[in-house]
Amino acid sequence: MNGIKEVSLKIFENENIKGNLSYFEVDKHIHFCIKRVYYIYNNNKNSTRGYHAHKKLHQAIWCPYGEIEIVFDNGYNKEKFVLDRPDKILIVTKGYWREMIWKKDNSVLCVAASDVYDENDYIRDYEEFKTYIKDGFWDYEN
Ligand code: T46
Repeated sequence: MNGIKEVSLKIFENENIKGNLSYFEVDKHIHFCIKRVYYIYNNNKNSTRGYHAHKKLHQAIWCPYGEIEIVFDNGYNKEKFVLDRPDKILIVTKGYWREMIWKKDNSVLCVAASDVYDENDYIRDYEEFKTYIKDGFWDYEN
């Protein structure tokens, strides 16, 4: 899908200081400024969330712990992504319906978003989503 990019971040390993470090940066990895960060936690395996699309919001989505599957839908096709490494991020533009499925207990889903929270930016009805697509609301190129 044109508007969804999976990026493997660089991993900085250090034998003296235990553990790894990864980062992503505006302009280098993502094309929008971050105005909000949120995260979803305390989920059991097989729990699901989402079922909406965003009219304008752009997001970077990653899972620092555990495993979460995200199915994106552009109204014609669906594509599944698995977030199972802290160094993997998805960069997602506006206009994709999504379902998130927790594959392991207590997996954490983090989102860095291009704007503050606005319920008017959500399309939470699938038929309405299809109408937006039919009316050419998104070109899926931007
Ligand atoms: C998304 C996926 C990946 C706020 O008040 N402020 C916020 O910044 C957010 C994100 C949510 N909320 C409220 C709105 C709802 O009453 O928190 C409640 C749960 O939100 P929602 O049902 O939209 O949660 P998810 O997990 O279905 O979706 C969330 C994000 O809302 C959405 O932007 O792309 O995570």
